[in-house]
Order: sequence, then C-alpha cells, then structure tokens
Amino acid sequence: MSSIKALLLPLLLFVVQNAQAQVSFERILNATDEPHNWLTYSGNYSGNRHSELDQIEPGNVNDLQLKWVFQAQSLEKFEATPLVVDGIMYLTEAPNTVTALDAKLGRVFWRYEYTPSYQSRPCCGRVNRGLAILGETLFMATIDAQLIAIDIVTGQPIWKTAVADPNTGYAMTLAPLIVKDTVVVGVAGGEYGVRGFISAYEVDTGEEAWRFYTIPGPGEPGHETWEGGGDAWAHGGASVWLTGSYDPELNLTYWGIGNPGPDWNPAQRPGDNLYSDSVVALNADTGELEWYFQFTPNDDYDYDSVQIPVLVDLDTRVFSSGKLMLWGNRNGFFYVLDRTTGEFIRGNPFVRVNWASGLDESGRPIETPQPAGATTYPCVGGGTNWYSPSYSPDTELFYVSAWEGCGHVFRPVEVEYLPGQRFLGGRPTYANPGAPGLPSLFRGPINNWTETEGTGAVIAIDPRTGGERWRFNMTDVTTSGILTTASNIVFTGGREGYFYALHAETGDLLWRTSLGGMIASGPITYAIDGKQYVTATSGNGLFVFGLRE
Ligand SMILES: [Ca+2]
Ligand SMILES: [Ca+2]
Repeated sequence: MSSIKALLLPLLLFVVQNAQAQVSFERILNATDEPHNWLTYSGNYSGNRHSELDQIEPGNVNDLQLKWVFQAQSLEKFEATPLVVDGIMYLTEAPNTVTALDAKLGRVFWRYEYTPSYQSRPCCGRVNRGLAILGETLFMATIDAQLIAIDIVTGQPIWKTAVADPNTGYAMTLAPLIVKDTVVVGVAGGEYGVRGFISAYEVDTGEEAWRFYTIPGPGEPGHETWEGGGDAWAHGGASVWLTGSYDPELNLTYWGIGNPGPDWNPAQRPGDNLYSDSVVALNADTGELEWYFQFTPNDDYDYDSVQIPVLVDLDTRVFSSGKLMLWGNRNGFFYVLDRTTGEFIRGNPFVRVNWASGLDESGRPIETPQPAGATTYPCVGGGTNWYSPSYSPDTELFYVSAWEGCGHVFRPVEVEYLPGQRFLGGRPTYANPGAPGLPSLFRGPINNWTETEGTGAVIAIDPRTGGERWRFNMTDVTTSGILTTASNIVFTGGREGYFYALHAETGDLLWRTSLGGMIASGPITYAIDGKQYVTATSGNGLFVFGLRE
C-alpha cells in the first residue's frame, strides 16, 4: 500500500461509514425528503432554498450560538454555498480550492487546490459559488472556464474538460447543476463580448453531451433580433453565471441569461437581442429550446437576468396553471410565469423603477427611457441581483434581497470589440456628487454608504397579487441570499455584517448577530445526530451556528 493510501484509509472508512453510499440522482430529485443534507446549490431542484428542518424556531432562535468557524485562506469575496452530505461539508474557497470538512466540528479532511490560468479574467471578483455532487464525485466550474470532476474520498481530480477559452474573456463562477447523468454549466464573460452558452457534460468522462448557445446563430430562430446585419450577435454577451433549476415532470431545465454586450450602448446592437436578459427552458436530454421569456429587450442598463428560477406549485384556482416560476428580476420587476409554456401571468415592480412604467399583457416592458443626465432606477446593481431568493411553501411568500432607491446616470459610449478586452460601452455614475460609488467588494474602515444611494431590504412578496406583504429594512444594500425554514424563519444577512433571523410571516426581527464582514452568499441549514445547524459566510469565514446545549 502506498503511503498516501495508508494515510487516506481511515478517512475512506469514515466516509464510507457515514455517507450512506452515493448521492444518486434519485436522492437529488427527492432532496426535500432528507433535509439534514444540502445536496445542491439551491438546496433542491425547485431552487427555493427552503428547508423542512424546524428545530431552530422563533421561540428558541435567541439560543443560537457559534459552533465553529472556517477561515478561508483566500481574501476574495466569499460567495460560495456549501454542500452537506451525511455529516460532511464540501466547500469552495475562492477562486477554485475545494475543501471537505466535518460538518459538526469544522475539522478539515482534505483540500484540493486548483490553480487557474493566469489568463482568467472574471469581471467582478475571482469568485466561485459552489459545487455539484453526484455519486462519489464533486464537480467544480473554474474561473479559467474548466470543468473539473473530483473524487469525494481522496480530493483528487478525476477529469478536467475545457469548457471555453479564458483568453477571450470566458470564465465560470457558478455551481454546476446535475441533471440525470450530466453536469450542466453556463459561461460568464458578458462584460467581455463573449457569445454565451449553456452546456452539459457526461459525468463519467467529461465529454460534452449538448450545448445551447444563448445567442442564436445565422439561420436560427431569434437571430433576426440582432438587427442591422454585422456581427453584433457574435460578441453579444448573454452569459450565464448562476445555477439553473430543473422540473423532472416536464424534463425542462431553466436558466437565467445575462446582459447583452456592450452593456451600456444598445445603439451598437439594435433589436431585442435574444436570449439576453431572458429565462430559457431547455429539454434536459438534448438542450433544445422549449420556450423562452425575455424580461428586458435591448437592455440599456446591464440588467442581467441570471437570478435563480424558483419553481412553485400553487393553487390552480388563482392561476391558469399551478406550475409556476417566480422571478425577482434585476430590472426591478417581480414576475410570475407559467413554467410549462413560458406564458406571462403577472409582473409588478418591487422597488423604485423608472426605466419602464409597467409591463404589457405579454410581460414586455413599457419603456420610459430617462433623458440624458437624468437618473435611472434601479441602478446597475439592480433591484436585486445574484443573491438567492427563497420561497416558503408554508407562508406561500417569495423572499427577495432588494436594493431600494438606487439609481444611476447612464451615458452610452461607442466601444470597439477587441477579444479578451472589456466591452462595456459606457460607465454609469451616481447623480449625487460625492457619492461613495458602486459598492465594492470590501469597504474601508468606516461604512460610508449613505441612504442617498439606496438602502437594502428583504421584501416578502405574495405571488397571488405581486404585492408586498412586509419589508425588513437595512441601511446598506444587501448582497446576501435568503434561507427559509419550516419553522417560519427567514435567515439572511447584509453588507453591514449582520446575520439575521426574521419571522417569515411578519418580517419581525427575531435575532441578529454581528459577524464583522460583508455577508455575500446564501445561508444554508443541515442536521447531524438530530441537531440542526445554520451557516453564514461573512468576510473570509464560514460561521456555523447551532442551539445552546
Ligand atoms: Ca433599449
Ligand atoms: Ca453583467
């Protein structure tokens, strides 16, 4: 036996004993039946980040105490959501290091450090949002656009596939999605004039199974929405940088698509620019397009529509179909769609919006472009953005992290496409002179955010009306995702470093604690030996809480 195997044997036995064999596709399909685990980025295929665990509840949430902390070696933004499988946590550290830990004690089992190509150039931080798991294999998408399969026992790579070329601005920051025996990813690069795509790979070999280009090529339906001839479509962005959802009954996988490029000069790409700022429903076996719905045609503002598609089944007496998709969009509108057909059911603004006065019967925005020099709402950051929303089947409410009253002045500028270079077409500015500017990854020693630039909120929206049920206000804007539990708790955080527990029915603050650093990913919950835990990332750490014993 080699020395490395001798070292790994005790760990291997531990894993085999604890990991009731493999994470089958069947188990992921039924993830809500094993709420002690967190098997996918969004917790389950419906993307609702809702857990059936209820040990931590409004009556005892004040007894939460810190159990352990994982300090990342990376100083990048901590946007990752961990996976938890039978007592073991699998976590990415920015940019592309994977760590396996004992989820009860925080002890590290192994660490796999992948060094991405120095050519990788993700627009907005060398970040990673997490892993997918199937069988005994983890899957990581890297910032140099590689997909890597990793053995859960040894932490060693099994195969690596080049998804795209990082030299031309392609990157990957999302957690992959397992569908059957494929692993599905999408490519980032919308600020570099890439042509976006979603692609699936065989889990055993890394061989490509299908690819869907998010911009139709010549001769394909939708290509005509890139008007004026030329090759605007060929570097029109429409990237994909958050994980999709999956409906096994319809066999459709849903993905949100990013902005068209150049971001802020729509005159260089006349037309609706399909499928930028859309949701696409793809056949999970072939990647063929079943339907699409576009939120923001010919986007002027970088309103990426990459948000997590949240699949919800609600009473059919209220809607034409009970199979719905809820979507809090970066463009400031909340949408209800029929996820079988893509039909628009309703849409309402959930924050201050002035780029459109509303939506028509088909859901197309009634645009009200602001005069040159005037402020457009929402700002580039959007009414919300990439941080995961949550839906509770108990309260039947949709919870979204929102930026209220944040506006920008947009000034389009002509830009030439150069491979691998930024392809932006302008630089939005705040109307308020002396404003602290776009929220950066890290703030200075003093939080200089002012309410003039907008405020953060968690908003609970009733999908039956599109109206707001309650709102929990923060001073600074928020970049935290949201978790709901069966005990009617909303867990979330903010850029001020607070980790909150709110009442899901009322929005009342139940508990909060300061973690000292910006919270920039979604909390999760899991259980081991009958004890529930809840996590938050803050600054460079992952903090794990449980009830006082
Ligand atoms: Ca436009
Ligand atoms: Ca973008």
